[in-house]
This record gives sequence, C-alpha cells and structure tokens, in this order.
Amino acid sequence: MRTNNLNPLAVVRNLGILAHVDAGKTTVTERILFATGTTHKRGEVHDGTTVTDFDPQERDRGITIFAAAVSCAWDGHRLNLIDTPGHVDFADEVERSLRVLDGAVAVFDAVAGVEPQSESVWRQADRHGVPRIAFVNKLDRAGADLDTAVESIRQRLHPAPLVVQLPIGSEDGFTGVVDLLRMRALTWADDTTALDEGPVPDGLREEALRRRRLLEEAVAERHPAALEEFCDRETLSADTLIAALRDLTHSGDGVVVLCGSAYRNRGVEPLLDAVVAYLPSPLDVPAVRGENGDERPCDPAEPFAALVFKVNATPTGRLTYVRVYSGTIEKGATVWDAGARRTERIGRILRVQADRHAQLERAVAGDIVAVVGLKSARAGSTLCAPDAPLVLEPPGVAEPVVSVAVEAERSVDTDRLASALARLAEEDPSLGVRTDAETGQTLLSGMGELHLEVAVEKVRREHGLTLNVGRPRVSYRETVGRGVSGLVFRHVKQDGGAGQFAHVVLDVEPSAEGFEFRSAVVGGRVPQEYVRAVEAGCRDALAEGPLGGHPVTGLRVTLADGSTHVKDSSDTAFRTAGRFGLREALRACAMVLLEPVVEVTVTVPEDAVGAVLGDLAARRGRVSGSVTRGGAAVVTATVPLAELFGYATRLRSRTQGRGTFTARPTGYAPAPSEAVAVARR
Ligand SMILES: Nc1nc2c(ncn2[C@@H]2O[C@H](COP(=O)(O)OP(=O)(O)OP(=O)(O)O)[C@@H](O)[C@H]2O)c(=O)[nH]1
Ligand SMILES: [Mg+2]
Repeated sequence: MRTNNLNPLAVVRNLGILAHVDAGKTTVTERILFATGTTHKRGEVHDGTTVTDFDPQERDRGITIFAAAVSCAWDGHRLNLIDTPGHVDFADEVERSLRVLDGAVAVFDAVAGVEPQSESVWRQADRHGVPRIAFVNKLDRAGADLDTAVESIRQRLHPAPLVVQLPIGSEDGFTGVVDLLRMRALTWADDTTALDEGPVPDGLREEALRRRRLLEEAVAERHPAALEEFCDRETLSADTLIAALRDLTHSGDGVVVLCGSAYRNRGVEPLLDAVVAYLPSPLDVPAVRGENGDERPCDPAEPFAALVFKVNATPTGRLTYVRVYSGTIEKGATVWDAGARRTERIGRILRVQADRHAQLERAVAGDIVAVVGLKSARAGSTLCAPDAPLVLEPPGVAEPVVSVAVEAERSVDTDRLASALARLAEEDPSLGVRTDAETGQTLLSGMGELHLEVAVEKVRREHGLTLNVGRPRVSYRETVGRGVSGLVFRHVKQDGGAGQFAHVVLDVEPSAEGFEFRSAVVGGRVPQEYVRAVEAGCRDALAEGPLGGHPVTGLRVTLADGSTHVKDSSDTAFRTAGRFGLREALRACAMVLLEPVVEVTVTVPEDAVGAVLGDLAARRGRVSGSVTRGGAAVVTATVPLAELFGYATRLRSRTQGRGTFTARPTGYAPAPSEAVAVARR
C-alpha cells in the first residue's frame, strides 16, 4: 500500500504498543523488528533476549519497566515504535509516551479479553485522542477465542469493533487468517517464518463471506461515502473499505481488529500493513499549540520546536528522546529550553534501531529521535529555536501513593546516594525524593511497591551502593468531615516599625472538588487583592493537615468577612492570615483521614478461590465480582493499598505460583480510625 502523497512526512508512523501486563506487547514489537528486517533473530521475553526489554531488571523480571523507542521500515514507511510497560506502577511511562504518539496498537490476550490495565490505557489514549487499532494476540493458546475477545472489547471499551480477519484453525491448530478485505488466506507454516498467500479454504468460504458482509454493513453505517456506495451497489470494494476504515480509525468511530499469535510469528505482516494503512501520519494530526496559544504546524520549514518525553542515562551517555513537532534540528545546533530558560547544545542525533543507533545529520518535524549532549533537559521540557520561543504543555505527572525510607548502609555513601536518587528522579518524574522534616530520613515515593523496588534495585546495581530500605508506607490525605463557620483570625503585629494587620473570618465546609475558595465579603471591607492573598495563604495551609501532616483535599473555604488597617495591611499580612486562619479552622473541623484504595483483579485456579477470598477479607477487601474464565477464577475487589504490601508473594505461595493479580488505583477512601495513629508522623 504505497502512498502517492509526495510529502515525505506522509510515510512516517509514530505509534505505541499498549496493553495490560503480559498481553504480548514486547513480543509483538520483537516480531515487528524481525519482520521488518531490523533484527535477524527473534528474541524472547522469557530468555531475556528482546530488543526493547534491554534493562537488566526487565530481563530478570520478564516485564517491561521502561518505555523503549525503536525505528524500523515497512513498505516504504518509517515506523517509530514505542513499546510501553503494562504494569500499573509504570502507567506514567505510558502517559508520557501517549503524549508524543500519533497512533497506537492495543494488544489483547485472546483468552482473557479486555483486562483492567488494557481498559486504563485505552482511556488514557482516549484522553490524548490517539487513534488506535486492536490486535487480539495469543490465538494459539488453549481457550483463545477471537469472537469472545471482540465482544469484551465492545462491552468494556465501547468502540465499534471492525473485524477485518477470520482465524484459520484454533488454539494449537491456529495457522493463519482470512483477510476479509482481499478475501484471501494468509498462513504461516510451523517451520518457516514466511507468509503464504492463497485462496480462502472451502470450509471457511461461507463464514468469510458472512463476516465480510457484516464488516461492510458496519462500515456503511458509520461512513457516509461508504453508505452511498453500499446503497448503489449493495457491496463495498476493498479500496472503499480501506479508505473508510482509515477515516473511522482517525475519528475514533470504529476500531479495526486484527488477530494472530506473536509468539508463533503469525499475523505480524498484516498488522504492519494495517499500521501503514489506517494509523495517522504526523501530517494527519492537529498542529501543536504552545501554552501561550501559538500554533506550530508539522512543517520542517517552521521554527524548531520539540518535546522531551524521556531521558535515559545509559552507560554510553545521556540519551534524550524527543518528538519534533515543527522545524528542523541539526547536529551541533544550539536550542533554547524555554521552560527552564537555558540554552542547550544538540550533540549527536540518533535514530534508535534495535541495538544499532544510526547517526543523523538532522531531524525534522514529525520525527522521534534520541539526542546526545543535552545536559539539563528532562521529560516534559520543550526545546525550541532561540528566536521563536515556545513552551509545550508537559505531560501530566501522577501523584505518588507509596513511599519508603532509604539510607546508605555506610554513612560515607550518603552523598552518593543523594545524587543517585536525584538522577533517578530526573529520568522518572513519577518518582519523588524528599527529606522528612521530623525524622530527617530520605523518603523515596512512587506509584507502587514494584515501582519503588525497581528504583532501589537500580541504585544498588548501577551505583554499587548497599542500602537499608524501610517498609513501604502509603500516602494519606485528609479531608473535612464536618466544617466550621465564623472562625475569626487576626494577624496583628503593631509593635513599632512597619506593622502588619489582617483580620479574616472563614467558613469551611466539605466539597467534592479538591479545593474551592470564594469570597462573601460585602461592601469592599476586604479589597480584591487581599482576597487573593487570603486564597494563596489557604493553599499554603493545605500542605499539612491537623491529623498527621498529610495534604488536605475536598473542602470549600469562604472568606465570610474581615477588615483592614489603613497603614499596616498588606498582601503578606493577608496571606499569613489565610494560612494560619485556615490551619486553625481545620483544627476545629471534624477531619477524616483518607487512604489510597485500589481495585485488584486476582486470577487463580478455581480450587484456590476460597483461600483468596479469605485473604482479601482479612485485608479489608470488598469483593465486587467473581467469574470463571477458561478454568480460572477471576475475582475483583476493592482493597486499601496499605493492606496490599507483600500481596504478590502471599498470593504466589497460596496458589503454588499459579495466581496472578493486577491493581488499579481508584482514588481515596476514608481510613478506619486505627489507621490515624499509624499515619501520624
Ligand atoms: N502462547 C503465546 N504466548 C505469547 C504470545 N505472545 C507473547 N506470549 C508470551 O506472553 C508472555 C508475555 O509477553 P510479553 O511480550 O512480555 O508481554 P508484554 O505485554 O510486553 O508484558 P509487559 O511489558 O510486562 O506488560 C511471554 O512469556 C511471551 O512469550 C502468543 O502469541 N502466544
Ligand atoms: Mg513488555
């Protein structure tokens, strides 16, 4: 499917591979690199030999931790591919990747269908407006069924699935697919990797025709031009279908579904054809806008602007991954980091191709490349032409929910530990490092137990440090259960010299929002600028609540009244009054401690269900569902995160290693009163 468009950017595809943990993203990526001739041997996740899981911990643990970008070529197109992690603790990596992608392949396990984290990443992609196609993988597995998987896509993700293939054979006998667009059979023999093309087997002809008809109807129903042709001719040509499927993919009105078995090497070439045919090029997506509203079209002749989405400190140097949105950068050029107000020099520009890196003289709008030589740019920085500054909105960073205290075993290593942690946080914005004001301990915070375990292990391995690590603790919040009204606070210092005077009356009540502030002061008794200062002071006070010094959320503060002094009132005085006034008001409120809760999905052999339910109950879990799927029981429950530490090990031992679980944060809920003492710092 060659494009006639002469613009060279039309042949670029920036795409991500997204899915629940273990669906086969890394295996799909590996097969893509093989099919495109980028690698000459097929690596396996379980052997620790894949290109994109290159980190030693990824190889040891058999999971993807860091998003990895690689480039390859297919049918005259250049694909810049990002293999993302599926584990929820690394969802921030996915978020940063989605920010710079134009399209995605969502991978599903043909036995399990839509799993919790596939649903989460699907919603993430919705929020970023990233068009996607679906690949139902692992059709070779016992219990695999394309139709059931498609039904779960329809029910849980709500797009219109547009299935363009019919599997040939099932489970161990899955040998290929019928391409419903061209009505031909694509098969892969066991002992070769080559794709065979042939007529549709007789036994499948009728079913293939029926499904082709269903596809035509589904497309005609959603695409006006296709509908017209369908009405005229009562059928749709392959070309019309392809063009319509492309439009529906871009608009999100339908999702093309393909299938295969990455592990067995079946279905990868048609997936690549679909990427090229249906996913957008950089020219198809809207121009980016800077925070000041300036628009930059995807054009190499425009001033240069790029977003840094990943920084990776490798043994050979610091690799900074950028998505170029407009303009051109050349090797050796000086660029401006508009957010940090610093200049940076582009050393080398690399296209990362598996284990080889090709050096480039320049990179243009629409491309994803790695840059060597940048010193301070971090994930979220905008790089731009010095004479045309622009700041692009950085990717959002999730708030950490778990922390551990870390210290170097030998006190002489304290400084080395501090710099190692600082480097780590630079690479991963979802990690936080701070010093506890009361205990002086260094606290490392992140998205979950595994996230912190990986971070600590990285420090150990890469810096050769021996560390003492405390028990993980969850991050609590505080909220207002019952409010107060008419709390009077005066900030007065009038003992000679420039005095300070601010008088405020505050009402505090619970709210569904994080923090709301309004003024009900009448007759200009408190001028507008001081009202703003009171609001700023209140925000300062939210940092530490009265129960245990945790951040405060879910409240509305009303400035009910107040007064000023002709000489001694100032912004500073009112800010101080806002801060200490709200602090006092919160002490008078009935406060509620909130703890993070997660929804867990536990998959275990049926005979272990009793033990799992008992264990979840002991962890204050509330079971919300239990179903049987392919001989395994799938239990979903809401559990406080604090009770989930060590659960992975416990589950393994209770199920002789056959149980797995995933957790998805669902927010905060009131903690039982015993937790208040634990949470007090
Ligand atoms: N039977 C079968 N197994 C597969 C297939 N694709 C992948 N696997 C296996 O499934 C396991 C997980 O595959 P990965 O490719 O690591 O999955 P992933 O989605 O990258 O996982 P994370 O990155 O950890 O989220 C590995 O043991 C693969 O060998 C397939 O088509 N069929
Ligand atoms: Mg992976």
